[in-house]
Amino acid sequence: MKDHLVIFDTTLRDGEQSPGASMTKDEKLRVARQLERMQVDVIEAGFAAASPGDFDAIKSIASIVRESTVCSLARSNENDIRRAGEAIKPAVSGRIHTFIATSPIHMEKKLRMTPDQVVESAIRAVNWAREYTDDVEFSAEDAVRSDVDFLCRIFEEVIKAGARTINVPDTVGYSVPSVWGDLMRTLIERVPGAGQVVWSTHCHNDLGMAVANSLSAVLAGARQVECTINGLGERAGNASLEEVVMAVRTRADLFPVQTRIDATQIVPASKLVSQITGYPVQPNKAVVGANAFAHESGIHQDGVLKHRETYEIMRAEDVGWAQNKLVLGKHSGRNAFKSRLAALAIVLDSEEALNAAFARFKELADKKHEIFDEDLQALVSDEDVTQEGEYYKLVYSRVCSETGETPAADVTLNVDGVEKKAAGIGSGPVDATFKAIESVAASGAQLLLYSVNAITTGTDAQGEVTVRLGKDGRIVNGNGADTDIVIASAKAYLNALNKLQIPDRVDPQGDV
Ligand SMILES: [Mn+2]
Repeated sequence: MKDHLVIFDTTLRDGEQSPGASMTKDEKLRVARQLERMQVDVIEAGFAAASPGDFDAIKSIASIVRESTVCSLARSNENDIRRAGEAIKPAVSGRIHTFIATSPIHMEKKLRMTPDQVVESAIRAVNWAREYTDDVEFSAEDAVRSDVDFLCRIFEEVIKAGARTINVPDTVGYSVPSVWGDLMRTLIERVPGAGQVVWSTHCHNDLGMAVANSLSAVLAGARQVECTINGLGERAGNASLEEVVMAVRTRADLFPVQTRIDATQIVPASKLVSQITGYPVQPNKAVVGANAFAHESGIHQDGVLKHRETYEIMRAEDVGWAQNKLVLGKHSGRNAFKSRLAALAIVLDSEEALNAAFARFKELADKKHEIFDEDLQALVSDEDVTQEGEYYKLVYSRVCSETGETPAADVTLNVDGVEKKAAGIGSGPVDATFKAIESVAASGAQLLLYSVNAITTGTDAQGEVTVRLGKDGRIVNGNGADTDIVIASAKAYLNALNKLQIPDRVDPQGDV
């Protein structure tokens, strides 16, 4: 009998800390439902003390998720822990994840505390957390650059105080697999009470070794891996959930553990997170990239046709590929539409929302005959956006694109209830449209990223556009989808401008 490997997903917390990846409450709920459906063990839903919005999102997730533990991050101060405790209260199974930095550089320069004070603070934090739940996780931030003797000391104390999971993070992505495995083995051997807790690891990908380091820790005895969908996260990101899960499963001959993940939900989860955050997945990304199962060379193609396992170590359908099949068309009725949404774990909270989404579906089906799951996700994303009561709305847009002529655009915007017309010229139709919009909005924001991806195959596919804007040190991503990529671009630009209108959350100033 293999040990259970706990999959702790932090897409909604660490993943959300990627520039511009912040999600609305509704978006977080959609991701949380998908994570639950994929059967992740623990969903880290956010950082309750970071903002009232984070608190609300965690509380809502705790209220609807039944099959996964719902967790909030908290620094080791009393306010953070009480906020986390309140936020997870509705959960069937709730966890508080508290952390404090243990490396000399962090203790001296950031916390300005002595090692003794840090140990005291950690013990107090675990005690407060235990007032709310028995399921308390403790992380030693920047463990990778901490002294091993000090780690042993603080872990022994928090285990005595009642922490059940001990997380060893490589906060800065500095380790390599052999060293990281050795550290985990040493800690488990040396810390008194090590056998009573689950050992966990949380690795960043700054040197491209987050997954390798995590797996090395598993071989050394870790039984929880903290990871994110598509490896989203601070800087170069976290260990990818899909890679960790499939490595353990594909190399069952090497790993003495198994997860309870339903791998067929991996690709849908990847697409959902990519769509919501506006972070495209690179085509050659392991497991979830568009080319992950594509065989280009003739020899490979020939081999796979004769016997799949000549060049494939996993089956595409096992991770949820090959679901790109026709699901709905223009003659599909409201019930078919509704049941397909249910199959995708999309819950619309009112009849009006369902009616509005169905109306959009009919519009889309007129333009595009085959409607795929990805189209439905994009449609619901669009619907979420419009429900938020936008400051800027697109009323009308027209572009002229002609060889030998300067591209020109006319737009009509609804700006907080008032219609405004504008025109612009540019180096292409999208540039001209953005200039027309900017002539009304005058946001002064800097365009940091513009990308278009086809949601499905075929030239009638919807284009999914991400626009990243930066202003006064803030970064937001706007998304838009349409069969017309100029309109999709205008929607994405306006979505980003609308996000800039919403006051920013407080920087949580912490991470593990
Ligand atoms: Mn992290």
